[in-house]
Amino acid sequence: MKLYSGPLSLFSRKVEIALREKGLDFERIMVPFDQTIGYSPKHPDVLALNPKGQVPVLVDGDLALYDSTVILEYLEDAWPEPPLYPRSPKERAACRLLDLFADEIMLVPIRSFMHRTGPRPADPQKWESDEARAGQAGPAIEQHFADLEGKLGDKAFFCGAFSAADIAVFMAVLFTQRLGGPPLAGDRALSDWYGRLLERPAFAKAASEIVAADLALSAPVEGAYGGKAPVPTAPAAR
Ligand SMILES: N[C@@H](CCC(=O)N[C@@H](CS)C(=O)NCC(=O)O)C(=O)O
Repeated sequence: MKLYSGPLSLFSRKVEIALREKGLDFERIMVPFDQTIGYSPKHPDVLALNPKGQVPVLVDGDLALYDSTVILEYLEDAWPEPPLYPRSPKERAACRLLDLFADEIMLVPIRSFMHRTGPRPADPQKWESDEARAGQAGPAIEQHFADLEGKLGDKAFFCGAFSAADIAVFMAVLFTQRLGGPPLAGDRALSDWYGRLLERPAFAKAASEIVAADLALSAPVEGAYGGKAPVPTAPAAR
């Protein structure tokens, strides 16, 4: 299989983690990314395979898929073991909803921190207004953390056993930390869960490659990861 991925693409890293958790071999093609021009010019294969022109794109023989959640569901159908989703329909649906919650609901306030990794605007007022928006996003993230803390309770993983929901929520939490968003400090269960996932090789690799990619590509963010990188830095991925 071939995966078109991006060094700082939350959604591509979701897929990388899923592939590695399932023990599947894949060739990774890192598309170029730059904090000033983003993904342009876009990789021609990505443009040809995804009408949205976005990564991740997974190619398995004659099948080309885009959208991280669709890709995860394909991986589960094609390689059911080890599972990434619960078996019972209700638990499975709840797990899918949590994946959607992380990807679509948590991403909204997370986007308000993203200017921090880009070049400083020449106009200081632009930076101040971006920071004011980030300040407003903080309480929304804290509320999401508190809700997740409640959902997790004393479980080791969100859906009982390890699942796609853990991958998606992990990426949302990691991105808030790398972008200097609210810390996990007050949310004990969530913080322990996050630490446990970081011990899994697939998660540690994604996290350390993101740290390396930020060092190579991004402006330093004040307060990122509460001042210390989550795992030793891997070489920047190509
Ligand atoms: N819903 C999609 C979102 C994919 C997405 O937003 N990809 C970003 C990188 S994280 C991208 O390629 N952005 C470039 C663009 O939108 O032009 C998924 O889950 O894969």
